[in-house]
Amino acid sequence: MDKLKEEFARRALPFSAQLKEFIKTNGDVVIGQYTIDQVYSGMKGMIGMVTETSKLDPDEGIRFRGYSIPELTAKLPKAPGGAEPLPEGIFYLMLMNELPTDDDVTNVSNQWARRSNVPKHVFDMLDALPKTTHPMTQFSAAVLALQTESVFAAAYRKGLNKKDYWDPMYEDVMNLIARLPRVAAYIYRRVYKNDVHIEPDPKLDWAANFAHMLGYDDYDFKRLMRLYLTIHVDHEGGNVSAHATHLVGSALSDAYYSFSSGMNGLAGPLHGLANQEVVRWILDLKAYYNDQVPTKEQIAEYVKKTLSEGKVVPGYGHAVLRKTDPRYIAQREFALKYMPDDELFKIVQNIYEVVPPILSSMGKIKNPWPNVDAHSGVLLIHYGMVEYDFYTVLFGVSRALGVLSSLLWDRAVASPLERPGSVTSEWMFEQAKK
Ligand code: CMX
Repeated sequence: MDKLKEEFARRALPFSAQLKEFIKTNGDVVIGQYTIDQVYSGMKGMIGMVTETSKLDPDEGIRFRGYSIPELTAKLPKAPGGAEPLPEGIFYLMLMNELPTDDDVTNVSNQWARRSNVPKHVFDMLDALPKTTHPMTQFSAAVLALQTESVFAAAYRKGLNKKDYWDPMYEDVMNLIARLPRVAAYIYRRVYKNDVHIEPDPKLDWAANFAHMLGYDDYDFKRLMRLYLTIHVDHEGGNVSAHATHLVGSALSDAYYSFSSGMNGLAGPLHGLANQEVVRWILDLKAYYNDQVPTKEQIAEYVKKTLSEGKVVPGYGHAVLRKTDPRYIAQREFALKYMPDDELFKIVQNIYEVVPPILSSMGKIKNPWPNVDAHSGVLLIHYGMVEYDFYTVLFGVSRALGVLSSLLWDRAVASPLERPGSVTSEWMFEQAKK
């Protein structure tokens, strides 16, 4: 058994027993009540699931196993000479509930490099799709095509004891994460770089190798990828990509089926696709003012035009957060450090000043502040990655680390089939009368 797997089993299996006992003793303790409004508004604020890897505070933002993004930036291992955390470290933290050492992170890196081989039929399947197929469709389809490799599905077919589910799930989770950068880079180079592909460099860390396969060997882009792939990993369990992965996994669908479902959710414009929509919106804004840098007054006018057309301002608002997203701030700090004079960054800063008061004045929006997607595109454009339809794939590669470590925990603690009750509106009308 590899060291990481051993360490995981040492933590997860006793916790599973502890949890079983906890539920047996405390199962009838009431933890909340909910309203008709909550049922009709997407179950927001209703506690209905347990996710161990991260927790979102509306005012403070995300904490991974108790640590905020600034704390993790300081505490997680870095590449030599780098200031940005390595995504391997946050994966280890989410999996083990413990900060990793440099050796732990190297071990994860080596495991992923060793497991990263992608079978030829996945590339053949991608090659059969029109190049105009949206990169997220290609990404999700490629993950499904990889399902032929599922260790869990094969073991289940042979006959698998419930208490051993976690073991082949560990293999699937590690193999899938290891393969994603190769798949994503293939899609990028296929669609945008004339099918000229770049072989992986197993000596590089996971994020740097991904940057390399995408065709970006500038060290600052590697820094950006390490930060990007760290901050997008997880946002507790109820967001669409995490919830979809968890829900599908609850039917004992393997990691490939589950993660592909999560990616179909991430591809929605109210969720991860917002990162491409932000850039499209900013470029349209510029084009509207004859490709000049728009003034704050012009930005305000364009925001009002967007709203008057019944559209959302992409990158602003959030279902849970009620302050500026700390992931936005982490990217802003990166920009201030490495690209303070970038023209698009300046526009993003002006948008940050202009948009919140206008959204607040609508009187209905619960959070007028920017989310993670409001900033990521301009950083990528700065280093030459201008193909914004691809951006959500980058988000997806990162999101795999959170939702798949959660899925592994689901199998380790014998998380059951998810099957919430549903009612008709007629039933609701009756309840309201009572
Ligand atoms: N621009 C315009 N209107 C907005 C808005 C925005 N950015 N954000 C919310 N609103 C509107 C809603 O559409 C809703 O209008 P109606 O009552 O007419 O339907 C009203 O304000 C209340 O919405 P809310 O309760 O504040 O927000 P929700 O929890 O319903 O939705 C979210 C959250 C993120 C979908 C929404 O803020 C939005 O559409 N933002 C723009 C898209 C975006 O950036 N998504 C990325 C989120 C982060 C991620 O998952 O990656």
